[in-house]
Amino acid sequence: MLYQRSSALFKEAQKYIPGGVNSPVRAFKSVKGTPVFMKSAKGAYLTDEDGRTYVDYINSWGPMILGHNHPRVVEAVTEQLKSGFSFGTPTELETEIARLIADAVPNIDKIRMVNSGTEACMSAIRLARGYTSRNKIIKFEGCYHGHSDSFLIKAGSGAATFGNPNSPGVTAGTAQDTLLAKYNDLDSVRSVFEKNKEEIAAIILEPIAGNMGCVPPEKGFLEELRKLCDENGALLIFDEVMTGFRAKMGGAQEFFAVNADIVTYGKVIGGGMPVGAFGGRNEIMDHLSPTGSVYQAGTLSGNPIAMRAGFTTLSLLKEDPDLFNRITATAQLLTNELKNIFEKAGIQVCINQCSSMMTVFFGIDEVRNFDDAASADHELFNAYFHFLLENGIYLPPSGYETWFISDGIKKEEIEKTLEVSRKFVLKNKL
Ligand code: HOZ
Repeated sequence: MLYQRSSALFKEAQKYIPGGVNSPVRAFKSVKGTPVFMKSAKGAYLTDEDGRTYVDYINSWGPMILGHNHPRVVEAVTEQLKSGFSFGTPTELETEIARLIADAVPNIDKIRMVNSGTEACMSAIRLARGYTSRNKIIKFEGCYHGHSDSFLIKAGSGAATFGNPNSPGVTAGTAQDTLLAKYNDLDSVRSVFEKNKEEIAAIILEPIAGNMGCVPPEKGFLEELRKLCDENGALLIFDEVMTGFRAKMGGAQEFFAVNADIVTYGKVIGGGMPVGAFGGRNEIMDHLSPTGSVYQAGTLSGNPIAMRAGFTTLSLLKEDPDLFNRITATAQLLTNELKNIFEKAGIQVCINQCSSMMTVFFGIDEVRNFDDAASADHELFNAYFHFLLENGIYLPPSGYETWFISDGIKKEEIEKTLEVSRKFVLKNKL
């Protein structure tokens, strides 16, 4: 049996952890399988508890841009451990990483560290509400901004995968302040502004959506959102949990040349450690406590180990600006070659790719929003997922997620992925 130890571990985990996992997508429910328990990782590869290795296209859902266990990050974290790993006091390191981010990213003068992307987005909308003295926010169907109450309304990622885009437990009072629009549909945004004049504090979105699978913004979409926010006195929040320090050093703002008012970050800036952050111009960020009155706090925020891992990862990215082109080229190559394989076999497919993010949607020609993503052939994706897994390739276990390319993935790993995909097509005589 291929996954003997993983199966046993999952059985045991289910006794003590709801669903056996600490984050629902990991349970493999969407792909109707048993999760593979990982033991270690290096470069482009994951190794499971049964000793099998996989080319990793999740990369911890984005952050392992350099590949797993980069020696300089390992060395820096090991060194930091010797000096202590949680003080609950300010450290010089926090200023160093804040300076690095402020220097690299447009429109960020100040940045506040938190512990996850959920915390970052939850705090960003509180700040936007405090700054504008308005209550409502606009979010897009299929975008996922973590699991705080305001965002579990038509949410993507696991919420969409498991058919609970509106979670029980979110009160009607909270839900009524979250207004929905359709991704890549400006009329839907205009209509929300029209009906809620001077009530909207902010639009929040993933500038490259990654939680309904990868869905890039169409030309002019982000630019027009910027204009609509300016015309209506609302802030534009870019949730760059996935795109920050992945699309470009300056994130989606630099990639698309569109300015945001608040930017949120997650896992990437911790180099894989539990970190999130949100930043913006002084006039906005100074509304935060203790300078201003919008409250936000956390004992583990700015934790020295997490900051050391993040600072070293971001420094390595800064030293090697060509890395963003390399990983984008890898994603393009994989996209083009996979398209060839599927199209030659007569399989209808749409592969969305933007920077180093991509998703294969079967059974559909175009995916521009959540409805399109939902109409893709998820059964065929599941079959593809399992075939690749059995052959040493680890994709996200849901057709509503994004594949992330790391710099560890080279020609050899791409060739293996293509070869296994060809076998999949042949085996299923598609
Ligand atoms: N929300 C993450 C993907 N979009 C999944 C996180 C996890 O399961 O670790």
